[in-house]
Amino acid sequence: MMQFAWDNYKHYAWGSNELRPVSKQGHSSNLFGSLKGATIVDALDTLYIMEMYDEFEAATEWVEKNLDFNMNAEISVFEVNIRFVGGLLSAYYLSGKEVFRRKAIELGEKLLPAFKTPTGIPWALLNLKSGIGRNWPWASGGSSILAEYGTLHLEFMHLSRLSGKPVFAEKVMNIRKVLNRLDKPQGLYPNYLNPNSGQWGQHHVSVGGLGDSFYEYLLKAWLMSDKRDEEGKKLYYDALKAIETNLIRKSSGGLTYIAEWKGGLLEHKMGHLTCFAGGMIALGADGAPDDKTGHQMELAAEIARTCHESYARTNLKLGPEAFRFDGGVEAIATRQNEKYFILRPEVIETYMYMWRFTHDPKYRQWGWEAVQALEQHCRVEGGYSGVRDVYASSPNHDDVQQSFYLAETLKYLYLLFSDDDHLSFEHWVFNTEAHPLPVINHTAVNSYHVLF
Ligand code: DMJ
Repeated sequence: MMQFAWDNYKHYAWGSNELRPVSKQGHSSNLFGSLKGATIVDALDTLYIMEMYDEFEAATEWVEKNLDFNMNAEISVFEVNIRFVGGLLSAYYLSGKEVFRRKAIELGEKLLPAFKTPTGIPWALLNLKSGIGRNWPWASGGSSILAEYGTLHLEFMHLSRLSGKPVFAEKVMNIRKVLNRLDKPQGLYPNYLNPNSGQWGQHHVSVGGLGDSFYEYLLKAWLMSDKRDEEGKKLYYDALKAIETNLIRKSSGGLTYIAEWKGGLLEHKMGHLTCFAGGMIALGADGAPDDKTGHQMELAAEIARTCHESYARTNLKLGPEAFRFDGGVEAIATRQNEKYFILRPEVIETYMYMWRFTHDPKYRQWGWEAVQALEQHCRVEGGYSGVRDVYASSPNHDDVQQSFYLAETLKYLYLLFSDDDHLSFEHWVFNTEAHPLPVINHTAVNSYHVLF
């Protein structure tokens, strides 16, 4: 599958951010501005892990010769961090090639002006040339987004380690400081925070879009620090407790789901994005304070089951973007604009974590069902495409092969069917785009251990 996705990208869209597999041409979204080669950088480590070394060499050569950040381009700080910085860092740690270290640091430095706000909470969007930042015009009262400013930590800690410059670590540690000073409604973190006033925007809380990877990075910051970042640990388990109390519910049909919270009222909807939480909760279950009964692992398994149901209850056996638990339905999308599937990884990601922790064969079986559905409905002549309605009797393709399909979906599938010591959790932590970063142990950290 990786060979097919890659070969088609290379053939029809080489150097573009993504591939349009039906019309067989390049594609770019505004997330990357005029940056180029998102699929190449996102796929580097997957190629390496799958031992596709010729392809990895071609990708490396492209990075050496063409990956350029000196442009008048407005980019999403979050997307560029998780895909480009994360991708380059992983490629460096896996291959040892200096070019990736150099480019990661160069790009990290380009992102620093985003933090020039009164609070140090970064802007969502940044012009790489002028260093001028702003927020998404649609975000509540000019706010920055929790899942965006809260998903820089892992990469920035590694940038400090690799560059010898503490500035990266200082920027992300300051984000925690700002958050620590704020009151949290019911212990929850609203998705919107104003970078000028340092006050919350609308009280919307989500473990899916706009919130998701903030929680993931609290846990992984602790794990990546070789369990020395006690603050990260406490923030994660406290946040999870508040989520359990306020957001997690069981449907009358017995399916556990994570709802969204809007000013104290629940919306009984769960996003495909939220399905990553099964894997996250499983990953954290072992270190959980006061969890003698193994309750967190059970919760993770229930979320995995719910997300599997969201796939099983469709015609194409692929999951919708969001599914609901109200109006007489369970784990089914009811709105037309929530019925699409864009090759997202979260459900397979959770199967992979659950497989590693339980070795229950059902997770491989569920992963295999997803492979078959992808082959049957998403594979087209020129690559893999998302579909517009998973309840339709035949697929209507959206003509985009997302870069995260190669970075995450295919990598997690590969790891689901690999041995546990292939990128073991003991030594590696995956960033939110599935780019593995090494755990920083005490001896390796040297003088930077103070940053953790
Ligand atoms: C990816 O870019 C990352 O997984 C991110 O955390 C959420 N969205 C996409 C995949 O769905």
